[in-house]
Amino acid sequence: MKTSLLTFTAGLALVAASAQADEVRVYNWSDYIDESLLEKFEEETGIDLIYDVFDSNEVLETKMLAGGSGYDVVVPTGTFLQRQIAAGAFQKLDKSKLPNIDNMWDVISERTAKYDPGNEYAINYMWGTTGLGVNVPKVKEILGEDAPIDSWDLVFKPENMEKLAECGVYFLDAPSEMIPAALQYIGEDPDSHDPDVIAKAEPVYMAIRPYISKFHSSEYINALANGDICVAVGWSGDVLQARDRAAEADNGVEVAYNAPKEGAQMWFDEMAIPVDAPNPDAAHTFLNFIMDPENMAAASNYVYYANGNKASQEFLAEDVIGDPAIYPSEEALGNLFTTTPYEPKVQRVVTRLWTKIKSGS
Ligand code: N2P
Repeated sequence: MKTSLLTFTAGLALVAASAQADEVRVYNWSDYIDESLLEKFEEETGIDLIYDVFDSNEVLETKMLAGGSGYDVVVPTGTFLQRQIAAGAFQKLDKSKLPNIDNMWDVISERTAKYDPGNEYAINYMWGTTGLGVNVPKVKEILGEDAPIDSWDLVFKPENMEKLAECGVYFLDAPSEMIPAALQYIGEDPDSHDPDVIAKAEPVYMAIRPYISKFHSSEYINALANGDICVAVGWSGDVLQARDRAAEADNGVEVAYNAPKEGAQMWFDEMAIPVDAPNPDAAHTFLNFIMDPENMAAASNYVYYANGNKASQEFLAEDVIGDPAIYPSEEALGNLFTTTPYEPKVQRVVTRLWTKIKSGS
C-alpha cells in the first residue's frame, strides 16, 4: 500500500513537471505576427503556447520591473531593453539552444548591440520606423494636392492640424517616440536628455493639442482603414496593415505610410527571456522557431515589418523586401535617427510632460 502511494505521488510530480515543460507564455506587441505561426509552433514542438499582446513599452516595463510576470518571452524595444537589462530583468540567452541564431543579419545585430552589448540577452524580432499614416485622397481633399504627407509639417503645423481635425488625427501614446519627433521637427537633438531641451516639445504639442482626436497605439490601424480618421502618427508596418485592410474592404480608403523627410525614428523590437521565466527551455525553443528563416519571413510578410534575419530574405514577398518603407535604402537609412534610454530622473520629466500634453492643460 505504502509503496503504491509513493509511486502515485511520484507519478503526479512527473505529470506536474511535464505540464510546465509543455507550456510557453509569450507577451508580444499586438498586430505583430501571422497567427498561423502560433499553431505551427504548437504542432511542431508539442508545447502549448499562451500568447498575450500589449501596445505600450511602458506597460511591459512596469511588469518587467515588478517581476513575477509569468512570461517566458517578452518583446521590449531596444531602449527599454537596455534599461531593463540594467535592472536585472532578463536572463542571458543560452546560445547553444539557438542553432538558428546563425541566420541573423549582422547589419541589424551591430545596431542592436548598442542596447545589448554582444546581443547576449535578446534577439531582434522586427524593426521599423515611426512616421505618418495618411488617407491620401482625404488629406489632399482637405489640404490640397501638395499636402505635405511626407513631412512633420503635416501634424506639427497648427494650420494644417486645424483643418485635419475635421477628419480625425491620432497620435501614438508613446512618449519616448512622440517627444523625440517634436524635437526633431524644431531642429533640436531628438535624443536630447536635457530637461530644458525636452521642455521645448511642450509648446509644439500644446499648439496642436485641440486638434488631436486621440492618443492610442493600436486602434489607429482599423480607424485609418475604415476611414474614421485621416492621419495617424504611427508605426510603419501598422500603417501598411491599415493600407491592406482598406484595400481588402474596397471602401475607397487609400492609405500610405511615409517616414518624414526631416528625419524619423528607427527602432528595434527585441525578444528576451525574463530572469524569472517559468520555462526558459521552452522560451529558447520559441526563439529558435522564430529565427527559422521561413517562419521569420512569414511573420514579416504578414505584418509588413522588416526583420533582423538575413536568411529570411529569400522568402520575403517582393512587396516587403522591395518596399523602401519597410526595407529602406542606404540613403533613406541616413535620414533615420535612433534614441538612447532616458535615465530614471529624465524619464520622470518625460512622463510628466506627456501626461500634461495628453490632458491638454
Ligand atoms: C506592432 C507595433 C510594434 C512597433 N503593432 C512598436 N515598437
